[in-house]
Amino acid sequence: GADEAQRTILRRRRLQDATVPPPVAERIRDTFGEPLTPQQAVQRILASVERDGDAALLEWTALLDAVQLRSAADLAVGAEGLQTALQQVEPELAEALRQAAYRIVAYHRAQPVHSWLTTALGGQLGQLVRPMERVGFYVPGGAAPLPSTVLMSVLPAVVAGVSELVVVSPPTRDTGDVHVATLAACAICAEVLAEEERRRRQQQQQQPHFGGSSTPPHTAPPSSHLRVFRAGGAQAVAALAYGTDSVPRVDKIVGPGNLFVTLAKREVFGLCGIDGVYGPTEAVVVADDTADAARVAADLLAQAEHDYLAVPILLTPSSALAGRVVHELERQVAALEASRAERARHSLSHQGGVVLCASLDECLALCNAFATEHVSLSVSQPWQALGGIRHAGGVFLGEASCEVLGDYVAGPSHVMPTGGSARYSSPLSVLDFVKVTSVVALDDVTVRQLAPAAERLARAEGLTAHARAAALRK
Ligand code: HSO
Ligand code: ZN
Repeated sequence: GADEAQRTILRRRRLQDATVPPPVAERIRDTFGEPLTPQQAVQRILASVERDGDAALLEWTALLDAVQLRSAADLAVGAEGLQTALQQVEPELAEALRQAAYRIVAYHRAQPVHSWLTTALGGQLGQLVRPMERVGFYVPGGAAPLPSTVLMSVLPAVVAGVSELVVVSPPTRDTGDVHVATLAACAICAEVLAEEERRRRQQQQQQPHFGGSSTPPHTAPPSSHLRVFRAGGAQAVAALAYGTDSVPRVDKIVGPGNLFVTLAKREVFGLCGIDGVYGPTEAVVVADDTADAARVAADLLAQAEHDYLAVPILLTPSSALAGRVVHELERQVAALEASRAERARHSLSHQGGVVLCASLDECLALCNAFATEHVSLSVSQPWQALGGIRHAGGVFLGEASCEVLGDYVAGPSHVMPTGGSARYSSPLSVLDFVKVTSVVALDDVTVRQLAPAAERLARAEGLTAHARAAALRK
């Protein structure tokens, strides 16, 4: 019922309170010889990489990923490695990645992000928007490789004008290398990066003032490049944050990861930026009795198969639909590949499920209280329902525009706020890869008008040198 759903929402734990699954606790004890919390384990890994650089990175990779890289020279995947991967994957996969890349780039280019100046306050005041220079991207490896996450994290940064992109992803035990599809996606990002750079240089020659404003253009941007490293887990986050001989230190680390990666990002925040602290993925489907139960169930299962901790929830005011969906879930989960079915069953019965609400309004109210990552509106009037959504990472309107299309090809990044953080944060976008510099260029009349107030405020703060500097402008 809706009450129970409300309680689930309140139960949602903060990361540091998360109960550690027994196998993880055991693994930590084996690795460190004592029962540390995940946070303590992460702190040890970070400290060792800060101290010993590449050597520590190689050691942790051997210990935690069970991959023995021969030397620090093996940490980097060369440009040829990326090209080879692109040739190795099925042509249809390469084509699908290209199609996705094209749409992700086009979508992010449509976002207006520009510097501005106003003359309304005397002289010129404004904001200079500049891309970050060097950004690190964490791409999960593990059981399921996520080439789509490469595109969804890297391409918004490429569009923003980031010139140095550093991708890290754990090598897998079977090949000793980063998953080939992940590398192929990196190869495509490198192509897009080269293309963007060409475009930008061309534009600069044509129009010295970008954005149609009088803001100065970028001074010649450094030539851009994308590098990939065979490293994962907290150790890879450490390498990006502190820098090692092989891995360059970055300005910001973005991308989703497991508990250890997430804790590591949180630890290094401040030293560098991070995009967010992501927890398990979540999807709420709001459906009325016009919805197709088979599709609703399919969408819930697509969410549920991600993770034992994934959150797939149906909110509906229709008991008839609820019944049909429960039936469909049972039928469809049986058809899934075994390991996927196991995760799906677990997440549906522990974090997710079907919730019968009194009305569509109650569905939307619960949805807002949850501030969920994905919201699907499988209702007869989705645009009207959209008006009731106040917090969500992404909203998918109508039964056809399902989340899975958003996961791969629609255009917006699938890296979205989880754990209720949609109340204050947004999906990964161009805005995550730029920063603002305030510009102050007052004219003489305004300066003389303002100096006395500045002087007065300085005296009130007891800052006499400030007061003198202001008085000299009177
Ligand atoms: N639904 C995931 C993204 C994803 N799905 C990647 C498939 N691959 C979190 O938004
Ligand atoms: Zn997904």
